[in-house]
Amino acid sequence: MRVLLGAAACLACVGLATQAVAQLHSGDITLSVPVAGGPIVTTGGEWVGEYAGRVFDEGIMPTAPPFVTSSPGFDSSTGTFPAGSLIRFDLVKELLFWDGAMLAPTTATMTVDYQDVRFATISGSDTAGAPGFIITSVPSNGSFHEHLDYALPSDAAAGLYGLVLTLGPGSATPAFTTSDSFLVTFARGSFSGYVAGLEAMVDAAFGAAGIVIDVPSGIQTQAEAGYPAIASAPSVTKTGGGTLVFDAVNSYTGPTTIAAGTLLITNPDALANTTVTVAAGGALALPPDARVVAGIDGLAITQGPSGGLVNLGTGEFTIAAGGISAIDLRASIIAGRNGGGWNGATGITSSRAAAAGGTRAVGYTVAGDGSSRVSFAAAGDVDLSGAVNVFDLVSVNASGTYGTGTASVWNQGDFNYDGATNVFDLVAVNTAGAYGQGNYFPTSTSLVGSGTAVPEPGTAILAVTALAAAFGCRHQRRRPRFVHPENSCN
Ligand SMILES: [Ca+2]
Ligand SMILES: [Ca+2]
Repeated sequence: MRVLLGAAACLACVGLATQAVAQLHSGDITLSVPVAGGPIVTTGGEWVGEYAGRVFDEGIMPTAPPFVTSSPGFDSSTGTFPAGSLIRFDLVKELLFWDGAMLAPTTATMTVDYQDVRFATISGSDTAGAPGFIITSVPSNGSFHEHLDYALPSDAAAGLYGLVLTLGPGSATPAFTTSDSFLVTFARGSFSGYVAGLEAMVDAAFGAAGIVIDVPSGIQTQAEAGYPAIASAPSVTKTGGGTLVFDAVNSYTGPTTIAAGTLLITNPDALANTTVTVAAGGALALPPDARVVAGIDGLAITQGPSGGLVNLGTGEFTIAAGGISAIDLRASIIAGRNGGGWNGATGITSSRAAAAGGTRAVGYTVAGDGSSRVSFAAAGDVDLSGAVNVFDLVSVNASGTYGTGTASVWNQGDFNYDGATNVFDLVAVNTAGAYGQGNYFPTSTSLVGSGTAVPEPGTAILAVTALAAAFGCRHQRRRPRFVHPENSCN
């Protein structure tokens, strides 16, 4: 009965987890014993590279309760096992869960059963796993082809669930031994980050334990926390409400998660090869008083009223191609901007901008290859060079957005994030007072806010006059009937 339920429901779940659905027809988990007396070997699934044949993402839960599926099953050629031998499974890790953004604890318990007569359960807190049971005996042809039913409770959150199992003999036999562990995942409902979730789950299932660095309070450098430099790690997780300072070159490539507290980056290459997830309540920060330009492989900020926070201080993150979308980057900055105070509780902001009384901001650019820069900035600094000058004006003018209402972003002159380039952006440039003043980035350590340039009134007027002239000429060329002789651009 449950088999039919699962199969029928899968017709309706196309599109919810399309990548998993696409693999439905790749079939069951294939079992063999290539070396007589050796371990059962699993093959199949579409996972390639390390752990190939040990990752099966064919499990798809129905769109509505009961959340039960009998896929994937187990199958083997005839003669694989001695007739009458017993096959059992065991669960060797806790129930894994990907919530769409990160591997997260789950309160759900998965039930595994065989024909409603034998049951095992596994929860998110069973870190040592849980015993399974003897499934059944091998029939006379030596082929073991059986399906277990996998069930989640009706209130199970949407996401990807993962079981880590082994399959082995249910009683002593010289014919075969227990398999390596393998991962079976079950997609429940609609969620994002499928591929990242599967990769994280594979790391959690098979990889060495990730590094967890806890700083409960106060501030510690990574050396003080026991990690002078991190060359390799399947994952790095910062926990605790305190601040951890990454001040060394770290070359690990596993993902970084800031689950709580602050991770402060003072070395440009501290995060160069990792994708950082900033969870709700966590913060990724650059110094407020010394400019650090740090490379980062990818950035994911948990959204929400009390989501994750990135504080650029006076620094910049350069994010590799594909590491964040232009839409997410801009939305995160707007959340951090919080109407202009640069004091948002979530998103990307700058404590230095917040302390600068409306004269500083966060700017960003997205290159043609999809890589991006996001930096502490002054309005007008199109290219985030640290100076607002004629080259910036030329870029804004070339964008052709001024006064047209055309959708616009920072490097086209939208410095106040209202999506257009117009007189309000000129006001922002004037307020920043950085035009023609040389480098406004801090060149040495100074206190937050103390280095803010205060424009000379005459300078400010000059700046806005120059801007208005540059932009106004373009505007007027498009509408020649409004050109007054004294304002001619020629
Ligand atoms: Ca510039
Ligand atoms: Ca604007």
